[in-house]
Amino acid sequence: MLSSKTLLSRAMKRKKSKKITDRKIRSKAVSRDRNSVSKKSHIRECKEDDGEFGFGLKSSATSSNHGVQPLGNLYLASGTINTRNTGLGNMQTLTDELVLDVLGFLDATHLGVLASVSKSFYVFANHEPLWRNLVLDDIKGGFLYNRTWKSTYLAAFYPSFDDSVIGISGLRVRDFYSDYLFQSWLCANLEMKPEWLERDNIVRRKGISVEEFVMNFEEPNKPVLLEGCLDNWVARKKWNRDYLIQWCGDVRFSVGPADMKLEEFFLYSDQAREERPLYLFDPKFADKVPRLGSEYDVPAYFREDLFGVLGQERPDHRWIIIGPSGSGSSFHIDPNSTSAWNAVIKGSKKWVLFPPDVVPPGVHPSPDGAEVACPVSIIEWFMNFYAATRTWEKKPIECICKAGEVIFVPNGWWHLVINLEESIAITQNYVSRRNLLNVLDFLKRPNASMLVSGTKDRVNLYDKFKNAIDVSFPGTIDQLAWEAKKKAAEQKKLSFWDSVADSNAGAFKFSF
Ligand SMILES: O=C(O)CCC(=O)C(=O)O
Repeated sequence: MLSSKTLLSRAMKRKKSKKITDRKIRSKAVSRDRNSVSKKSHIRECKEDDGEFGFGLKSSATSSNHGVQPLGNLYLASGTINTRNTGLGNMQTLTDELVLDVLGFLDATHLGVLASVSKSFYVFANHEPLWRNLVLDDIKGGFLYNRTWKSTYLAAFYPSFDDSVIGISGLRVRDFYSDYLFQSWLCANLEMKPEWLERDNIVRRKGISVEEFVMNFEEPNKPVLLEGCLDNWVARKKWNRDYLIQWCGDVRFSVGPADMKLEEFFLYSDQAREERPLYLFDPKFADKVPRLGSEYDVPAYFREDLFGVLGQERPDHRWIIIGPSGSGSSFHIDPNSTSAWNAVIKGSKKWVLFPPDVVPPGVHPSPDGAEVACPVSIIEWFMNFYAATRTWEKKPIECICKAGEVIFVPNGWWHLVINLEESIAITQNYVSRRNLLNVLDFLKRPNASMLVSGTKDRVNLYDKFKNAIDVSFPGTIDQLAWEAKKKAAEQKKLSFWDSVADSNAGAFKFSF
């Protein structure tokens, strides 16, 4: 039995702190083991038990994570033993998360030894994220993913060790109950529910002029999905796995903490069934492979990019993004108060966006905005928080952005993105006259050293940027400030007018 309470508990406990402004930098993530032997029976268990939730598992659903069951099942089980506790000794009082944190200090040898101490330690010490961290820490780039993180580690350091005797599944432990471990597995294997993908309320436009874009979307700071503006991109016609591998060869791209060749990354993508799959997110791709930079053009709507005045000193502003189905970006606001565009070249992405004045459910930014706590994974957010938005007055803007489409992400908007299939995209962050003042305000904040990102010289970026704008576009800042003041005054006047006039009937209310 799964209770919504037990599912919720992990999300509430496992709030992760991340720098909002460092979103472009992917952090280490977690994964799950698989157990093909027990796969069928466990899926059946879940399907029967989860009817009320309607969760569907991926057809490629993998392990039962050594037989781990949600804690709720313990209360229906005939016996009362939880193998999790009996095998942990004095450590049983620790939460699962803490046990894993402690085990995270061990090296591979000690983790292997600990796995033989008891069934409980066997389950914990085989927790895939521990092995993933060992691989990423010890091997960095250059690993060849091999079915699981543990076997990847073993293959790299003990090539003569044949772990196929153990099998990919490992042992199945009876009577082991843990919400934390179970939900990790569930999130790695869960199919996106159709109702998570249904809402499509973004404004779509095709062939609008730059003036229309500025007036209707950039100026009012509203998202829009633009169709047909990648039609001439070479990237749209040519980019696929083979083409990229051919031209990128041995070049290594940033994949979280690792640097990987595309071939290695795709080898991983094909096998990975993780709650937070690795995501290739590289800001230097065009320096590394100039051909990639030359095979797309900035759409006309986004060509004014005032950070350009900083030349080489501008913060990171463009990324190639490649990830398997289920990879993506959890809720964040884009760095330095910039706006962005994101063009899907292959695949498709589900977007959920909240305006700057609405903090998404389950997301808890720190008062200074430097940190944000949110659920462990994107899928966990959908499981535990998405439904809440149905009854919200200010519903999020949502869409699926398909290959050939571009989304405009206005500055300050919270957004979450999940790839619905393997996707290749280009994104750029930019500053136009519409958000120049916002960006300057942001760079000038007292905690700029914590907030500013994408550059080494966080503290001086404000002075450098302002001075460079003054030189290249003299008078622009004053002009924009004057216009903003005038607009604010007009809006104030407007609201006074609204307060005295009945706008529906077009008549005075005589309330003054
Ligand atoms: O994963 C994605 O494609 C979205 C990236 C994103 O949100 C960003 O670059 O700010």
